[in-house]
Amino acid sequence: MATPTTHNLAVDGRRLWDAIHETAAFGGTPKGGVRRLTLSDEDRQVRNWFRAACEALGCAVTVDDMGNMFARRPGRRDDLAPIAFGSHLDTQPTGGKFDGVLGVLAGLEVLRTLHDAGYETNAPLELVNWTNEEGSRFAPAMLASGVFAGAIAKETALNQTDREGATFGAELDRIGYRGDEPCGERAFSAFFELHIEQGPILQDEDKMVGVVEAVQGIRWYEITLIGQDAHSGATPMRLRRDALVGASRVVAAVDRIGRARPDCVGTVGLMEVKPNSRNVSPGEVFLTVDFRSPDDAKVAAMEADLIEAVAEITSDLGLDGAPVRIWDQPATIFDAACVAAVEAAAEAFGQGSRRMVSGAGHDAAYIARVAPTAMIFVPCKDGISHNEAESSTLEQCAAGAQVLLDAALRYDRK
Ligand code: HGY
Ligand code: MN
Ligand code: MN
Ligand code: MN
Repeated sequence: MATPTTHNLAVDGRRLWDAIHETAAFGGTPKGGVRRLTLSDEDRQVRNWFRAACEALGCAVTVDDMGNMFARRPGRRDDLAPIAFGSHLDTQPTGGKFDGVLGVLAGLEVLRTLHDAGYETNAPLELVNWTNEEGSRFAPAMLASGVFAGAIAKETALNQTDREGATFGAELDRIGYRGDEPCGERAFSAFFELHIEQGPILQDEDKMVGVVEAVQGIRWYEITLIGQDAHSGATPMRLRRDALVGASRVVAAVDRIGRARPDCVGTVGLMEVKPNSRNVSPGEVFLTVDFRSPDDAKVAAMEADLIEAVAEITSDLGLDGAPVRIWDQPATIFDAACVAAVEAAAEAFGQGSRRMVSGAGHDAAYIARVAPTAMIFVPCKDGISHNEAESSTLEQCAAGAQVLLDAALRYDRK
């Protein structure tokens, strides 16, 4: 039986719901989704909104040189490393209103609830917005939390370019969010991330809270297949070196490899065909591969299968090209004491919970390298995410914020 909460604080679900819908306007799409790519003008708008909302509570907001934002609420023992919580405000190109945003705005709701009650914590609190969690515009994902955790070199990150050739550092300057503080020079006593599950398990089992104890491993690859541009009418099939035919076989191979072992997934999400003309057999295709599994050995086995499959395809079709691995985030196991605080808070909340592994990647997976960390999931409708139809409910968002509040306060008393 969970220890009941020792505070009588309750978050304001309606205020959280209104904040989610107010910020969804920054990059809102006609279909009800959000397009707020990292370091875009829309990202600048939501960052400015977030800074003002935190400063209105008396929080000091600082920005590091990767654009990560930290809103600090003092505690009785300001000498202690803060208990931190947060997530990300950037979205996929056709993202939803909740992925990442819920974790940041629920953290804001926690600060608002404590502020209204004049509740003083023992340790300071810090609410975090991590830059470029999605990795859609600048690869890889979780770029700035990866630099913070020492897993990605800052110069490498700052020099990453998007598909239009803009660099991360230049875009950070353009929106005015390259701070002075060197990224990674800040310590946390713990970090909690609330996030929608982005899968169907909690809804299927009619449980309100996911107690996340691990995040599956991820590897990303880029493949550029080179053949020869050729006339679609005058070039006999036997003389072609068609990079798109090759790419289509790679897509089928990635799907086969993703299905070949249990608890694995494989995805080709991005493809660019050159010259992309109706009557040219394409001579060049760029594509990406995303492999994931809770078992790192299976991710490595999928990589070996991919290398072999691409070699066969290029040899058969007379193409050049091979997979280049651009990202490797091993599976992450969260801190037992943080997971226990989440589980106790979920049980005290009393609407069902279950331990689970995250299918999606999260900033928490990197922060777990430098601080005790755990995650909280709440359901999203039919598990749909990275989709403009992504949705959740006021009740589910409020539940997540309440469990986040309680887990942080339990950890504060630890
Ligand atoms: O890729 C991911 O899992 C995260 O949503 N960026
Ligand atoms: Mn996310
Ligand atoms: Mn996402
Ligand atoms: Mn995430």
